[in-house]
Amino acid sequence: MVLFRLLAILFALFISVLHSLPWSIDLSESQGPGTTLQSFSFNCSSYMPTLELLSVRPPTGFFNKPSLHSLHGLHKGVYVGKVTLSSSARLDALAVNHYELQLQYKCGNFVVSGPLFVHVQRDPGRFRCAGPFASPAGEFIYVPETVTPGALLYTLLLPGLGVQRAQMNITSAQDPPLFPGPFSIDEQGLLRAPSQGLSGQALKSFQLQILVSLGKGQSCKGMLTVKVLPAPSSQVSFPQKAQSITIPEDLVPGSKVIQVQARGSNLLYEIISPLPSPLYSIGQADGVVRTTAPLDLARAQGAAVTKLQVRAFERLRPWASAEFDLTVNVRAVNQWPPRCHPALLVTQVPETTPVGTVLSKLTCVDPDSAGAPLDFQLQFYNPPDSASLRLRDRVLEVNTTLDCDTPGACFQHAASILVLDDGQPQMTTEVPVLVMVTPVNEFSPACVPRTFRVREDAGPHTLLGSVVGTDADYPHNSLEYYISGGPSTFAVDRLSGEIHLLGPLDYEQQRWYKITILLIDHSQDWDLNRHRSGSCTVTIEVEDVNDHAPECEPPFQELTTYTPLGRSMEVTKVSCWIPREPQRSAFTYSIVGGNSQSRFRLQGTVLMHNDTVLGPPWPEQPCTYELLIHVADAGPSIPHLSTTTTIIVHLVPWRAGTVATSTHRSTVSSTMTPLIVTEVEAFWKPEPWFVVVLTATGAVLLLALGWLLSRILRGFAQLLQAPSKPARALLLNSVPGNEGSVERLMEAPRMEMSQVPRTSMSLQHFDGRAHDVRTGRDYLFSTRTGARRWL
Ligand SMILES: *[C@@H]1O[C@H](CO)[C@@H](O)[C@H](O)[C@H]1NC(C)=O
Ligand SMILES: *[C@@H]1O[C@H](CO)[C@@H](O)[C@H](O)[C@H]1NC(C)=O
Ligand SMILES: *[C@@H]1O[C@H](CO)[C@@H](O)[C@H](O)[C@H]1NC(C)=O
Ligand SMILES: CC(=O)N[C@H]1CO[C@H](CO)[C@@H](O)[C@@H]1O
Repeated sequence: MVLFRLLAILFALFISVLHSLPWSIDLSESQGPGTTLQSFSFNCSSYMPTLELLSVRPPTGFFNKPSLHSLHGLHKGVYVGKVTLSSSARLDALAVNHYELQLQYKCGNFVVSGPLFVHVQRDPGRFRCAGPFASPAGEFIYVPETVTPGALLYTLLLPGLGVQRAQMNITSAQDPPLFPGPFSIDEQGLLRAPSQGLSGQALKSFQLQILVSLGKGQSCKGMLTVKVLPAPSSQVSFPQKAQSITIPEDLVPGSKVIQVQARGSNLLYEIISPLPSPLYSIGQADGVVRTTAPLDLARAQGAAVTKLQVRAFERLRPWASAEFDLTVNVRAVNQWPPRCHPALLVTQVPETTPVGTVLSKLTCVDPDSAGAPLDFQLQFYNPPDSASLRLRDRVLEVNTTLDCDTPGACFQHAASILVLDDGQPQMTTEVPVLVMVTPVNEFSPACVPRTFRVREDAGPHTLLGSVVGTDADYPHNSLEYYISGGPSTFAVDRLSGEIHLLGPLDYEQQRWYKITILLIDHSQDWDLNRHRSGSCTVTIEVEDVNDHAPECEPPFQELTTYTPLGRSMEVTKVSCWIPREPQRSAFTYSIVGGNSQSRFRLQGTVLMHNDTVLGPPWPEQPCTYELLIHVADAGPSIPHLSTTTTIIVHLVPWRAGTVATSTHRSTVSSTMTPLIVTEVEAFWKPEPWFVVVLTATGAVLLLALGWLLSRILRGFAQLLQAPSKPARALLLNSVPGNEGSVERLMEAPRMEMSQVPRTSMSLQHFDGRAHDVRTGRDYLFSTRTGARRWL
């Protein structure tokens, strides 16, 4: 009964509900399949009523068709309808939390329709696998094969899990070779690709069974299927997004910088920033980036860093493109050697230039960087290792004396200044330096006084000696010699300084000369007209030479001497002198002929008879010796004039018992001039027959001469009526010979020369014949007047 009443109350409620359409109900998402959403009761007595679900929005199969059944008994004609959740119902407030169900009730002609709003309420304490993951087919994930290894592929979110952590495990097998490596999922539901990556796995599917378990025994399962997609071939991409490159600044325009290459087919390239691009261009087809202008950093400061944006796109589908950032850094390059002014240093300075004189100043700049420091080095080529020049702060100076008075070609200093910059690579400039040093005639020549001796009989061109001049200027022997003053007996060789004799000398007139030698230098100065001179005195001493042959007094001696056996005794004395030079007394005497068996010897001027010699027995009869005494002057040097005097000795042996020896001297009286035969020192030795013939011819000639003279004199006498004594012919004879040879002496008849007129220059004035070794000529001379007549 109670139940029945309760139902009646419900019916009344239901009917009222039915009439107050639309209906709205709240439903927890945790309600499972079969849950009744709503019940309806209807009165329909005479018809079979229907209840239909016309539509569900959003469409879903979560709701069953409404059911309708009649109550029996007391309440005939009363029907109850129900709306329940279907077996597939998985309510999820996060997915759909509101459904609108359109219901229609029919009872005969009576039709009622209206919506039923279902509000799904969240259930915070509920956890379950939901969505496609939990569906039998599972969730599908599409991944390109180019995905980076270990990349996050998918996040598994489960409703109701909230902040709680669940254990998520992949329970299906992931062993190779089917899998490249295991996928992984963590407790936050993050599914990651295998660490080996997925390249090469295109078009493969990997099924992953995933078990989600929470404490309190709650767990659910689902499936994820990873499908690997091939890399899209038509897609344009660069292997890297950006690149930086450094190039040297000395690239000529048009040089290749880099080649960019994008992935894709049938691609073109362009620079999209900066636009326009002043320094770089890109090959449209090949992607080669080239320079279009000089990258001179010194002039174009902005060229140091350039950010280029390069785009690659498909020729036929320009919208398929990729971009690439290229940063080009330009590195400064040392391109230019320093530039110097002047580029060549050539100068000429005199050798007397003082130390410290500035020769030149060098100005150099580095075109690569104007203010960069430069290094300067001085190098010598000729002479090497010279210290004569120095470089101080770009200034070339004289360092040591440039003196050129020592031998050696120091008139040119060849060097170079090396200018180095500090760039990389280091560039250098060589500035040639040529310093020509001109000679200066600084010093006067000089010579030392000298004294030369010369024989007074020296001939012309005799060399007396040399004057040697010296000059401190180089070349040291560049001198000329002159004799100062007017014409002189002497001459000096202009070049050699040799002094020669020009004229005759006479000791008796001038015993010495003083001449001044003048020295003039030349070729020692840049200015050839600049000379210096010096002088010195040369003394020439004339040596006395005997000019006359000695004469002996008496010139001829004949004497008879009695000599005891075995004793030496003085026979006579020879006394000779030179009448013009009586002071000259040194003579040499020697017996040169007639001394057979060496019976005589000379003790100075004394002729001794030598009887002590062991020789052939002493002759019983008196015998006569004709001794030839050679007398030569002993001049200051060699004897050169001589004479020969004759002494005839009649030797009468004196028997033992004779008390005294006596000598009967028969000398030629001074009033009577004897014939003097002077020996001539010549080396002519004629044959004996020639002598005989010559003698005979001479005699015949003399006779003829005598006859002729007598005829002439007689003619004169007859003419003048004054007869005079006939003159005797003078017999001259020359007996040449050498030491040891037997000389023939011809005794001339004595004559009275006083009778001969002195004015006449006839032959009888000359009473001797001599030979002058200086001239090589023979001459006749007169012992009384000293006159000579050359033959
Ligand atoms: C699931 O993985 C966790 C580690 O994440 C592990 O400790 C646990 O034992 C695993 N459970 C099963 C059932 O494999
Ligand atoms: C300059 O001369 C001095 C000697 O006088 C020498 O020691 C020095 O090295 C020279 N300098 C140069 C740069 O040659
Ligand atoms: C003369 O005699 C001396 C000895 O009294 C002897 O020495 C000398 O040689 C002799 N002279 C000559 C020329 O023979
Ligand atoms: C709701 C409804 O109309 N109820 C009616 C059903 O029919 C009986 C009698 O036949 C009425 O008494 C109810 O009021």
